[in-house]
Amino acid sequence: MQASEIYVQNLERHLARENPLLVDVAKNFQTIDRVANDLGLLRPEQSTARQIPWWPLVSILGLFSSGKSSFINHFLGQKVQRTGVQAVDDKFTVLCYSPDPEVKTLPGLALDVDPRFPFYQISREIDEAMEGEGKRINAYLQLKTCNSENLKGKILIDSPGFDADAQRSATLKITKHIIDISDLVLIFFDARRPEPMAMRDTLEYLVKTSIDRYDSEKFIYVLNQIDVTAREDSLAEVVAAWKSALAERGLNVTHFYTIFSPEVEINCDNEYVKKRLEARRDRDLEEIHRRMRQVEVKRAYRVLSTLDTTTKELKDQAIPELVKALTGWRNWTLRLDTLVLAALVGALVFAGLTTGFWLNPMADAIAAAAALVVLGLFHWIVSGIFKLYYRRRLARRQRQLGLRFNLVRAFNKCANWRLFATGRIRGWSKQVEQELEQIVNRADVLIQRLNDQMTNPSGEPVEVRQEVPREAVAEAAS
Ligand SMILES: Nc1nc2c(ncn2[C@@H]2O[C@H](COP(=O)(O)OP(=O)(O)OP(=O)(O)O)[C@@H](O)[C@H]2O)c(=O)[nH]1
Ligand SMILES: [Mg+2]
Repeated sequence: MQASEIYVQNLERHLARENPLLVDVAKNFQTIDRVANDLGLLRPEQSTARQIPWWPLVSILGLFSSGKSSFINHFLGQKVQRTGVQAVDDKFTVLCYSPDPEVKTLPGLALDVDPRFPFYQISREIDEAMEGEGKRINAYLQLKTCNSENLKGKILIDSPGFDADAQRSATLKITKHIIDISDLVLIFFDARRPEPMAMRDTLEYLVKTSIDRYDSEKFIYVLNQIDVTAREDSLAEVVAAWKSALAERGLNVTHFYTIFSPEVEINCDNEYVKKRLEARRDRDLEEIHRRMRQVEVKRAYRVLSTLDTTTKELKDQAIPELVKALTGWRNWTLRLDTLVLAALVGALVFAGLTTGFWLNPMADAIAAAAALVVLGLFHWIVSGIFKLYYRRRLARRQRQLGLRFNLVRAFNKCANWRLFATGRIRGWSKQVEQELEQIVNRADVLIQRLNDQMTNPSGEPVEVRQEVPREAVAEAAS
């Protein structure tokens, strides 16, 4: 069994538990991988399914002791992460769902070697940032599994607090990687320490990384622990202080979500202030949770849209380019071969007629052998020249079209004697073409089913099915 098949099987098992609809999608990616592998467009260990971030990722970053882990525990409904007044987390924790009721902790290496997770081979990146640190992957990352329903179909990342002096370049490298791959980034600030002094170098780094990004809408700024503002009723001032501190560093936060832990009792006698803060927290928490849930929907649409575009890239671009080059190579070589063959036959007939060597069987055999050698040599040279030409052309086309499939590799694999003799490309047939066509149609059906699932979470039969135009899906996925 090929590595890519094992990968998809593992993936299917995971998806069956978390998002059964996507199991179907994974199967379709498996077909694409098979077709592309047969043609040589992908190496055996490569897989299109592997290039897809299957799980939506929500990361929680921010100042140390700002309540990141407490927020996660509340979201999961379980005390999975340790919390405390001292800096508690010293590494990134990747949290994912498991039906096992017991919380399991695995070392960072588990993430580094498993391509299903978005930290596959992160140790190499860490090594790039700091030589030799890649080996210490377990000091930077850990994986925890938890059976919270809220974790199904997504991955959460809890991070160590940003403590300026203790920051290492490897941690920053991982932070950048996490920000890049996340669908939603919650950045936590702490209402207990509104003074700009608290925002030291690394928080500045965090701010810098979230400025001027094309995907800036995925950042949510959270001012946590606002219960501490109750006594002096100073929420407005605290928010203003943070806003101006951030603006000084060039980040204009138009909206802060203001929350505090629902486990915390507000220490204040003023019932009015208490109620107001609680109402604000409930509204903002609900909104943050809604955004976290929405991420899942977006990701499912994005995966489906990738299925659609990958199939089309294979079917409408990569394969036609390959077939064109292979046919061109075969036809031109065949034409020139035929020409030389005709010339050789003509020359032999002419020589036979004029010299009469036909009558000598020995001379016949020598002449035929010589003709074959000339023809073979000619074929070898011409075929080689055309191969060179088409390889270059395919490499250029691959760059121009920005294809993920390796056209030159496929050409090298397919341009052989078998194709030359039969004209048939191994791995490509009407039946395979139909299979790919079916995947494109299937993507539409899956999108429809996803719509039903999202608009009808109760699972009741849906009477009216609304057509969702492709453009809307592309937009949702972008
Ligand atoms: N008053 C108040 N305390 C909170 C709130 N949320 C968390 N805490 C407390 O703040 C302390 C730090 O909380 P954590 O959740 O450990 O904070 P963290 O950001 O994960 O901290 P590190 O992992 O060390 O960076 C703990 O003692 C929590 O009990 C809140 O909303 N209000
Ligand atoms: Mg923590």
